[in-house]
Amino acid sequence: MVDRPGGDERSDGAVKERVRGETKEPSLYSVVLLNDDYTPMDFVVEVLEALFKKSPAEAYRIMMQVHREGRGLAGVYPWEVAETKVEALLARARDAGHPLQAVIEDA
Ligand code: TYC
Repeated sequence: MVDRPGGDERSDGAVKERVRGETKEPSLYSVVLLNDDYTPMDFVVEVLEALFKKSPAEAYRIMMQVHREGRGLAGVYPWEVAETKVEALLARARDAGHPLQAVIEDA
């Protein structure tokens, strides 16, 4: 049996009826990187590769978008994942002495 999110079929073959609206997909949140004048470009690229699993080319593209436009999307995740990634980013930035910031927004 394929286990789909929100599926109502059970492995014993019984069917549990679902009241409409009772179950929901997890809400998604955007992690948005913010520009500053001091964080080195290479550091931002490294963070995008290491924490947000971007390819080197995509990481460079996002970094340059943030540099030019002030903000850019690092990724879209369920709340707890987004929060963990931002905490990891802020810890790395602080440890390295850079002011890099990120915010979480409704996706
Ligand atoms: N503006 C920074 C610089 O010129 C680079 C930078 C890019 C900083 C993206 C933060 O989220 C950022 N060194």
